Amino acid sequence: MAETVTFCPLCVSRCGATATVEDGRLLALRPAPGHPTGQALCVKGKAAPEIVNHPDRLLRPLRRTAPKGAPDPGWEPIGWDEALDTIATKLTAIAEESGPEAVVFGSASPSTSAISDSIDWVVRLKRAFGSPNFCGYMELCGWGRYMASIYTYGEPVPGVYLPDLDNAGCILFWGYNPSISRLAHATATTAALRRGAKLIVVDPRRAGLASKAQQWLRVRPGTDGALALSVTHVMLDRGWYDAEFLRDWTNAFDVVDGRVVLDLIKAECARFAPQAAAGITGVPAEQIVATARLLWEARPVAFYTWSGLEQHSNATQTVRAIGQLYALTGCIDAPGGNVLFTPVPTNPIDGAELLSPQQRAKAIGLQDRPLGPARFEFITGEDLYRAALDHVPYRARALVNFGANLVMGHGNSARGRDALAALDFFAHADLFMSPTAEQADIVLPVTSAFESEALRVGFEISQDAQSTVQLRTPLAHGRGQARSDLQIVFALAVRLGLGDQFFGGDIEAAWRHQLAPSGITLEQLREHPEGVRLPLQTKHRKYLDRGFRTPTGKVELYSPAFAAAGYPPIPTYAEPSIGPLSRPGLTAEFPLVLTCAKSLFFCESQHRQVASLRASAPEPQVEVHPETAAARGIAAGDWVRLSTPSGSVRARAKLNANLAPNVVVGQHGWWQACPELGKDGYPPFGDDSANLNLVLDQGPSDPVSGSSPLRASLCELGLVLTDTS
Ligand SMILES: Nc1nc2c(c(=O)[nH]1)N[C@H]1C(S)=C(S)[C@@H](COP(=O)(O)OP(=O)(O)OC[C@H]3O[C@@H](n4cnc5c(=O)[nH]c(N)nc54)[C@H](O)[C@@H]3O)O[C@H]1N2
Ligand SMILES: Nc1nc2c(c(=O)[nH]1)N[C@H]1C(S)=C(S)[C@@H](COP(=O)(O)OP(=O)(O)OC[C@H]3O[C@@H](n4cnc5c(=O)[nH]c(N)nc54)[C@H](O)[C@@H]3O)O[C@H]1N2
Ligand code: SF4
Ligand SMILES: [Mo]
Repeated sequence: MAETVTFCPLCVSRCGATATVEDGRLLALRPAPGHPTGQALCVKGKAAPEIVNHPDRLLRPLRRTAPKGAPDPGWEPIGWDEALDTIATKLTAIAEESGPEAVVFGSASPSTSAISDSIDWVVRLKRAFGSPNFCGYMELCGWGRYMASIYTYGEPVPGVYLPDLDNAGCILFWGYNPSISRLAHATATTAALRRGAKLIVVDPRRAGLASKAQQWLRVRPGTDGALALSVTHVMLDRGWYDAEFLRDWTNAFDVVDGRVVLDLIKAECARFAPQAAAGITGVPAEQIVATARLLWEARPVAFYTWSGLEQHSNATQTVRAIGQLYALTGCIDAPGGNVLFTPVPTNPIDGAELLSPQQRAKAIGLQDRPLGPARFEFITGEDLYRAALDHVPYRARALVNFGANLVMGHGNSARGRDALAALDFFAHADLFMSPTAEQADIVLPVTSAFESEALRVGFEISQDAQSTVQLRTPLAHGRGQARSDLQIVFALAVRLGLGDQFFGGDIEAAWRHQLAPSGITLEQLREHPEGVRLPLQTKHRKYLDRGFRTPTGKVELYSPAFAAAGYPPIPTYAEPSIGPLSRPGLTAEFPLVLTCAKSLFFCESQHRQVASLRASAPEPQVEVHPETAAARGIAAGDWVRLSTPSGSVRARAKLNANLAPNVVVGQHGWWQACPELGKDGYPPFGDDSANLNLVLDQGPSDPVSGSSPLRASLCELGLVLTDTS
């Protein structure tokens, strides 16, 4: 038996871990307290050996022999050479006939899978191939944190300018529950609270750290923008803002069409004074004032926003409103605010230089939403489906997909299935079969993270973490013929004639190139499996020297880019596209507001097959207020039918008295069986389904980003009289 320090890459937390291994088998993972993200491990990390050894793992490349739509794809095992040659031949032919843009690349989110090991190289492959189209949930998972905030700050805040939790006076988590979704962040927050930092949580549920917060704001799903404008109103009204920062480093005092921007902002925010905002958001007026006061008095403020603010039809404006609110604190890039932890210097590898501007301009969705994800080469789920099914703006003919369970992850699951079936060619790499992989022509078996080697540069959440480089060594022998995503990317690149851009297919040569500017060598990393830490320092207030990275060099509260594209240039609020106020005609039949949240026990649509995890959460659940449940004859644990205007799915009721009575919270991602526990799967489509995204639509979406309204829609719950479990 041997022990080695490693890290768990199963989710965004990337927790440092100590692995016990014996004879090429991974026996256990436990925390590695010396590692900057190693304070704790969650149940999923502890289940790593079960994931590695699961009987359902894909072990050989497979080729479909039955037509799409047939009940059984007729999978036939083939060799790697045949699989990779077939893929390369198909992609080359399609690129020649229709241009490389007809081939869409995709991957699972790096926040929910070990694709974070290789995603930059997948993106490089896509660019070297010449396609501007990457389908990877940007509109559902990263838009608000990253791209949308660029229009305010010039750089992603809070996605890249992360909260300096060690020094913050006040921490603001808005639609973010790290206790479940990013353990290392939760641990650091708990430490901050212990030393006296204040906490504000905005969430329809009193989840995770909300119970320790000075202010928990129980917002109606999708109305966060109104809340942000209201808090901003109070801060401006009471003078609780950094006037100097506003004057020197934002465009608040620019004059547009004869009016000072700040006056425009004040007028817009005044529409959401606390009494009015309370009516919209459900947050009491006094609490809005108290929150504004706390933000001002407990500075410096550090904040993070995530899924609760993505997946909305008004996501972009909400994030802009919060960016504006944050600008008032003057804490950006200040100690204890949101800062850029200095990264380890490396050579960029994502191949931005490999894609021509002409190809970039062909990104699907760019014409409809010129400032949206397509501008950054990301296409939305609906964009992919439309291009595949309706050939708009042109036909998407092929998909090369590393993991992404698109059918489960996007709304309109049935449309997703049909879109994938309409492709001429679909290659999918995964550890397990999925409703998405079922539609592929070729399925490639991928090693689990614990069987593959990977280079991690920076663990993000603190300067220490971001200064750490670690080479994760394989902890278990690979199963079957599975290969790592990296091996697949490099081998495919060579077969596509792109070997020159991929170091002749040599992964180590690629890593050496990547690491060169850091001075760290692979030999050093192999000798130090716990990682190598550089003595980097955070630089604060870099804007004093070089301005902000916006076109005007200032924080753009007024966005000239938005104005030019015909969007409201100062942050504003619109009701969610499917809600009680925007669609009053629906409320008689669907009186409840529906949102969702992640589960501690699973990542997104994965892990239901893992017995130790499934045992703790055996069935899909929907949280509902006890009075709302009682009015429908529903008791705790009952099977209920959750109906939306698009259909219905089932789930088990969990009573939660902390919810607003008209709000229910579902879970997405339920399809998998767990034979070991005798648990059947749930069909991804049809009457017996438990797939929330089967009955959620991708529209009407956010006009700037195309983000789908998965987190604010309308539904009704009804008791299922017979137990269908
Ligand atoms: N209603 C609703 N829908 C949502 C969400 C929601 O909260 N509510 N969340 C959205 C968000 S934030 C996201 S990011 C998406 C997530 O959607 P996805 O990114 O598709 O994530 P998962 O559903 O976890 O599926 C990941 C797939 O990748 C495979 N996989 C895991 N590890 C690896 C690996 O190392 N390599 C390869 N090649 N494959 C791997 C898994 O087996 C699985 O098939 O879903 C979105 N959809
Ligand atoms: N255990 C686990 N960890 C994960 C994942 C997982 O599936 N499981 N997924 C990974 C991925 S891909 C992502 S994107 C991250 C996401 O990480 P988080 O953003 O923390 O994930 P969620 O729990 O979906 O959403 C956060 C909170 O938003 C609240 N919320 C819902 N609707 C609204 C709303 O309209 N407004 C506000 N203010 N709040 C709302 C929910 O109640 C929830 O508590 O987690 C990553 N880590
Ligand atoms: S939170 Fe859990 S799944 Fe995520 S990296 Fe840490 S141990 Fe792994
Ligand atoms: Mo995500």
